[in-house]
Amino acid sequence: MAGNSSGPHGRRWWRSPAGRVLAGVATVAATAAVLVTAPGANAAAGTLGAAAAQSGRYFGTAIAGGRLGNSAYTTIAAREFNMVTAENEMKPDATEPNQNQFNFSAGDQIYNWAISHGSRVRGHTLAWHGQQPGWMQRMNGSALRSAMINHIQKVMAHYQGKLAYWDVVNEAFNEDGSRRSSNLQGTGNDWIEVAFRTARAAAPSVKLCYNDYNIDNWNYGKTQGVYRMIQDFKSRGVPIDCVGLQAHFTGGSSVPSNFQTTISSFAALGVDVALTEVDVTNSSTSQYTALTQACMNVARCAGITVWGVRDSDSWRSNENPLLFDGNGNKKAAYNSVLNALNVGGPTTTPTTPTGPTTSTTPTTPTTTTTPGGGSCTATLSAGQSWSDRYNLNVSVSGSSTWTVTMNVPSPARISATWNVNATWPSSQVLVAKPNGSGDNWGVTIQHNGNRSWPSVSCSAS
Ligand code: 9MR
Repeated sequence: MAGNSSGPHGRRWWRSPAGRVLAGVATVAATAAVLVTAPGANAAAGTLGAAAAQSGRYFGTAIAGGRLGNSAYTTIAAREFNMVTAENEMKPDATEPNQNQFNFSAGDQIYNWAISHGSRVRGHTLAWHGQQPGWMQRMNGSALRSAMINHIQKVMAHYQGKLAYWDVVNEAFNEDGSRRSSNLQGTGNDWIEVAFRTARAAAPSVKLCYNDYNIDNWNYGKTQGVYRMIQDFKSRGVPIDCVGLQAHFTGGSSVPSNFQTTISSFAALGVDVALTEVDVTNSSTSQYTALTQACMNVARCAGITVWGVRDSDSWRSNENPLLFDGNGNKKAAYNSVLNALNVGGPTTTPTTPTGPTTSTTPTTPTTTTTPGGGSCTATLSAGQSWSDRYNLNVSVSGSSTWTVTMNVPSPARISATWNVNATWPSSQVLVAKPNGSGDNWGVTIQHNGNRSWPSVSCSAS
């Protein structure tokens, strides 16, 4: 859909009520935001991801699987971003093309690319009226309700322990704050909470988000409708961890002056907030600055994702809305965003980004001699670290047919691996075998407050 000038579902945004309302009230808060410099903020970082990481945030992009063969594209994406959303490849039409027959090849390709470049991954999306496979579009009532539950369970099981966030439900509201009519809505008004409860039961540790567009202006009906739903979910214990503001400031919309109020109001409900699909008509530097500052100023604003790498990759490429031009050059808006990220803001988590604790002795590498005579040794070393997680590098010597078992102390959990064939008996246990990439591989561990190193054992066969 690159180059298309209509809304996500064919709606022409500048003719929508939202477009008119936003155009009427939009003023960019470039000078209004009050910036708080993080104590001990690092020297200016040179990439978006590194700059965001200084305050515990991430900076992400949508990745299109079809472009992963383009080295100009992947060079920028690998360098600049530390969160990835599959632009289309984890949506229901991609993952369940026939009922109960799942296909994760395109989603896995993006996931594997992301983690092999030190990035985390947002899952997008599980329950949505859009991009449903044909069989689901034709379904309704209790059959559709069951199919939705099955879809959530199976897709989340596949990505168990691997993703940082899931957009569980996408775009379920009308512009006036009422529920959008759809086949899913037709299964009963409780479909959204059923989706979230199903998601929590399927994968207890991934963050579960509601995601929507045109919920940027605090005074707008749709914003209020979503706010009331999250407030209600929180009051009744329906599991929800985050809200994604898509923040498509294209198609006639622009950053409203009360954008930070919207972010902080959602955050005050006890959910993380993220800007999940950012693009801005002609990459207005003042608007990119304003939206970045608004996120930086709210502690629970966890990160920003732009909806593509270069203008030519955008679903609205005719509006040149991204941070890199079609030749891969940084645009002025890139520098605006980088500067705003480097100024800092309240950190999103109280932990210090020091990585695995140094007071705990690293696990002694284990050598196991098997009856067959082979032996192997797995050695751990610290890799990059962030406020909430750290990487460990694993080097295996000895037998080339090794199996390494890693146990992570609870409540830490393994969130990603690279260069290895991994299975996940649980979030705390990883069983790794060679995948043809050699004997050096790695894991990302979400420490959840416990920074003790994992234990490893190696067996040869
Ligand atoms: O960018 C996506 C585009 O490639 C697809 O054709 C389109 C089809 O629905 O979806 C686009 O991504 C949408 C996202 O999944 C949800 N919010 C609106 C995005 C732009 O339409």
